[in-house]
This record gives sequence, structure tokens and C-alpha cells, in this order.
Amino acid sequence: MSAITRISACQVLDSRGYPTLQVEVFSKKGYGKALAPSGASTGKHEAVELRDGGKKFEGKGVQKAIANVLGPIAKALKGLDVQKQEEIDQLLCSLDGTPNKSRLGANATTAVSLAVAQCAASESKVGLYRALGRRPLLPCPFLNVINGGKHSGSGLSIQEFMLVPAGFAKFSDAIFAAAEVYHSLGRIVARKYGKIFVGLGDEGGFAPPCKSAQDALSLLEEAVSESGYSGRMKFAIDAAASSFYNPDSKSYAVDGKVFSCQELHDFYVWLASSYPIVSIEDPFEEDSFEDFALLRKKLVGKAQIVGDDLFVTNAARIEIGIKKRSASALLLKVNQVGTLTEALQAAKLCHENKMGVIVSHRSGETEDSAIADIAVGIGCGQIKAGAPARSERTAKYNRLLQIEQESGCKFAGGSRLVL
Ligand code: 2PG
Ligand code: MG
Repeated sequence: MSAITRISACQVLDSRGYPTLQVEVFSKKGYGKALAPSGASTGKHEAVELRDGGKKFEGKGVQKAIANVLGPIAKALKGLDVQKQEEIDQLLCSLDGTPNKSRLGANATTAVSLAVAQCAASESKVGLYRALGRRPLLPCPFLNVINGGKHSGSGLSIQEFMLVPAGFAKFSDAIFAAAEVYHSLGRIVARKYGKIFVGLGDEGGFAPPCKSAQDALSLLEEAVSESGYSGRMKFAIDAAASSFYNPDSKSYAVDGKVFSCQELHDFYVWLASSYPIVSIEDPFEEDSFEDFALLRKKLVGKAQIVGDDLFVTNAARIEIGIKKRSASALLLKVNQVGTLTEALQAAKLCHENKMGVIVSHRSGETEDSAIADIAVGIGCGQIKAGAPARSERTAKYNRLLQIEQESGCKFAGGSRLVL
């Protein structure tokens, strides 16, 4: 046992230039640090961040969350064995006492929980990925290279167009091939739309003024073929459909057209038959368990259906999805639920029910690379961490390159996609 001796916290900047929280945990024999990420297209059922409000930083300051870390949380955690992650996370949940972490703030609890995990791993002098699992596996990256929806001004309704380099033997081959395609894509965008449109969205992907999802996917196809990787590079999309859903008319506004639920379903089926799409995230609004299930069934053998806003990494919502067979995979984000233990329990529940798991970043990120370790440690075989550019994204991919080098772990390729 090694007791937690001190917890410190301070306000730092995230990748969008907004305040976020950095937490440091010290024990007798170890040290851990974590920074809270932040979403833009947040699900309505997520655990919530605590922000200061008022005029400063558009209300996004985190001094109240910091006060919670330095006050009640530090008081409760000091002296506890840092290796007892589950007990510590349970204590954070009961200290908070709300169903959505609104008292302490999920930004506060996430950063504390992850800093505790890093501190515990440092005591054993192993990387967090080793501390989390016995069968580490390097995940297949999902790289968001065209940004739409709430993440850019491209005008595209679908939020993310991703490369999935599934046809490679090593993680390093996969990530560098994806980076080559990314640069081809940049050249193609400049050629087609002019240099002025080689701007980037929140996750480092390009934000060209494409008229439709088809245009965006055709750009991807061209970039893959120009780079010489046809066949080895698959595609994924995150529709984030709640962001273009109209609850009054129960319809979806996609790239200037209005779709009924059935029409949107047919549109995805058509997209999946026209492009090498292997994964579709949040195809319908965040409470449509039945509509997800119909699409999942229709695309069996072709594409996995992923629940992000649908599940919000919450075991109770995943249970509903399991009963209704809504999705083939969970998008796992620690800050959607607020502690590492709850996120790991959500992953376990999925694995026990033959569902896949994709560990994910947020659109507002930091240099913290813990999600790389989590993905390797739980052996889920899939990670979504943005474009192969901008340091808050490459921090995760570079950590995976480091893990590959030091551990020689196997690369999942496409083997963990649940098609
Ligand atoms: C998503 C995420 C990350 P955000 O919808 O999957 O890509 O976006 O962090 O804005 O919720
Ligand atoms: Mg999503």
C-alpha cells in the first residue's frame, strides 16, 4: 500500500483555447497527472462538466471544479491507498451524490480518477496500459480527416469522415500510411477548392466546403488512391445525428435535404454500399434505440453501428442497447461518465455481450495521452483520436508508437471491428 499524500489542481488551456483542469496526484512512491478533455457535440445524457459561468472565458472557467478537487475531494482521498482505484472512484461517486456528477463536476472527477490511475501505475514502474490489462493489443486508429457538424464550418451535416487503416500488419505502418493519405487529401482539397479552404476543424481534419457526404467520401477515395493504399484503407463516419435532428417534425436535415427516419436509414445503406464504410456512429438521434437496431441488422457483415451519444459510456443505457440489439459497439469516453472505473465497467459489459469498444478522444483535447494506454490495456482493438496532425491528437498516436516500440504488442488491424 502507498498512501495518497497530496492532490493539486490548476486551470490550463485545452486545444480550443478554453480553460480546462489539470490534476496531479502524489503518493509516497508515485506521481500521476491528468487533464480533462471536453466535448462540443455532447450527448444530453452525459455526465456534466462544472464551469464557472459569468462573463470571463465565456463562462467556461473551471475554478469551481478546481475548488472541489482541492477541497472535498483532496480531503476524502488523502491517506487512501492509491492502488485501490475502484474504492477511490466509488468514493468520488458518493461524494458527488448526483446521477450526472453535477455537484463535483465530471471534469473534476475525470481528471482526479485518471491522475490516480497514472500515479498507481507509476508506483509499479509500468505504463498505464500494463497496469490496466494482461493482454495488451495495439488498436486500429480511426482518423477524422474531414470535419463537419459542430466541429467545423465546412457546412457538412455529418460530423466526422474517418480513415480506418485496417489492412496493415503494424500500428506504425497503419498510422504513417494514414498520414500520407491526409497529406494527399490536403493537396486535393487545395486543387479543388483553392488554398484558402485547407483550413482545419477542431479535430485536425480538413474542413472543405463540400456540398454533400458523397463529395466528402469521394475526396477520401481519391486521396487513398493517390497515395496507393486502395483496399487497405477503410472508412468510418460519425453522423452525430442529434445535431441535425428536428424533434418537432421527427426529421433529419442532411446537406440541404430533409430526410424521414426511413429515408436516412436508406441513405446510410446506400453510402455503405457505395464506399468502403466499415463503421457508422450515432446514425440517428440519441434516444433512437430501435432505429439504431434496424440499421445494425441491415448492415450486418458490412459495417458496425456505434453508440456514442446513444450510450454515453453509461452501463444502464448500454443494458437497454444490449436488450434491443441497437449497436455493435460502444464509443468509450471516460469523461462522459466521470470515473475510470465506471468506464472500464462499461467496456467489460460490452465485451461480455460480444459488443466492440472504441476508446475515444473529445473534440476539445489536451496533451494527455491516457486514452492510448486505456485502449491498449483493455485490448479493445479500436481507438478514435482525430487527424494525424496537431499535437493534442498526435499525443495519442505518438504514445501508441512508443508502446509498440517498447512492448512489441500485436496490432489489431480490423480484427476487432464487429461487423
Ligand atoms: C464525438 C466526439 C469526438 P465531441 O462525437 O464522437 O469525436 O465529439 O467530443 O464534440 O462530443
Ligand atoms: Mg460521436
